[in-house]
Amino acid sequence: MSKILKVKARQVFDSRGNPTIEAEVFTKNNSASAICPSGASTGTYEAFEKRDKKNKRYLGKSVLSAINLINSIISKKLKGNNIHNQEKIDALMINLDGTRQKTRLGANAILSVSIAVKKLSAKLKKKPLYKTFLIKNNFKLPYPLMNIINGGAHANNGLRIQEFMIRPDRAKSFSEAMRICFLVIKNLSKIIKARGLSTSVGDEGGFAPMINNNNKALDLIISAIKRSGFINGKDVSICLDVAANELFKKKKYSIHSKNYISVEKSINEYKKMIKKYKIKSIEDPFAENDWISWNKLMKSIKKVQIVGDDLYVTNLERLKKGFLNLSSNAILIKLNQIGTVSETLEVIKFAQIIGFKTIISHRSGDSEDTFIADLAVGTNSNQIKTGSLARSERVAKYNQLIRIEEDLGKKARMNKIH
Ligand code: 2PG
Ligand code: MG
Repeated sequence: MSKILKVKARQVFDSRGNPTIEAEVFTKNNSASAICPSGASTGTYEAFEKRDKKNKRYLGKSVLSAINLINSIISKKLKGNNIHNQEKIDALMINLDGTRQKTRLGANAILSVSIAVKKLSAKLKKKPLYKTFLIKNNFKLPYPLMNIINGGAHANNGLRIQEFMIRPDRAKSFSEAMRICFLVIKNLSKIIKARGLSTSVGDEGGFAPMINNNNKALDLIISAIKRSGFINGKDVSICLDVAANELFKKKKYSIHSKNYISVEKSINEYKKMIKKYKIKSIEDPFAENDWISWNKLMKSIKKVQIVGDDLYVTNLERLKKGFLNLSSNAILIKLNQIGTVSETLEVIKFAQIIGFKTIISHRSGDSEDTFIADLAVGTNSNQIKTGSLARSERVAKYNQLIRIEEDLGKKARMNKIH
């Protein structure tokens, strides 16, 4: 009953309208499917995303060759395996690929199958997905990190910083966290409109007004928090994803304005910003190979969550290096940066052992697949970053967390931020 019969993949589309893979895994009477997400501001060390670069029918973006590999060699390899043996199945695909960054089969091919296997296993066990990861009881809901103003590679407004997020730190329940974010977003919308700016949204559902100054974006958010009756830095905290890979040239950074300045000066600017706006979390403050600057920042600020995304790319070796180097105190987790569910869980386990906060994340190109919501609860991850309260591919994850909270009933608890 729990033996894999076959795997079948098809080309579907992601939230940016680009082709992506949906894989469906079959046992005798059942099946489950998963859709692979795709990033825009990707790290160099991420696992490889296979696309048909030479096929101009989809402008080089189709994923048909990866799909063929799933339907032929991956399906053949997995046939007959027990669906509940996730680690073995992932290892079979990793070995079949045989490369460091999964360049032969493509991490998008491997991951979509890996997630579909995990979903089908939970389905056959008749358990909610979130109950099938690392945590067995005392489940906790993550705090949402809602990206309410989009810049960088996710919008075309010229804002240097990629993501301006809010986190409702004092919310006692997930539904309450949602209500707080809802109020701030609605007030932000009114404020943006009143200033004669556009309320159209970027790739992750946050507003993308034509302002090109970080402080102006932060001022808008502060006004929205106030107008909603909350205290910035207490009820609601501002968190950033700088995505500094995109703002790095010749050992200098253009994070705070168009001008490239030294690391020391950039750290000073960060300090001013943290103080003025009570920033509680900064993701990718420096570039992916600039380990020394990460460490300098960690040593010069206190009580701020420093998150490695492109720095770690959900890779255990890089996380270990970051731990030894004192580079950060939190890690962003993206399944498609590494390419299997098993490897992702290994990274989460290690991060939690060394005392790092784990933040489960969407990609800027995402879909209706809500797997990461269950993953966040099932791994006791403190936070989830999955866009704003706009665009169904973002909202779908939050809605799934509302369902999980309901399923837990009286036992539902929020995670710890501090
Ligand atoms: C990030 C992500 C998600 P992308 O940088 O953290 O917000 O963006 O998927 O484009 O890498
Ligand atoms: Mg990031």
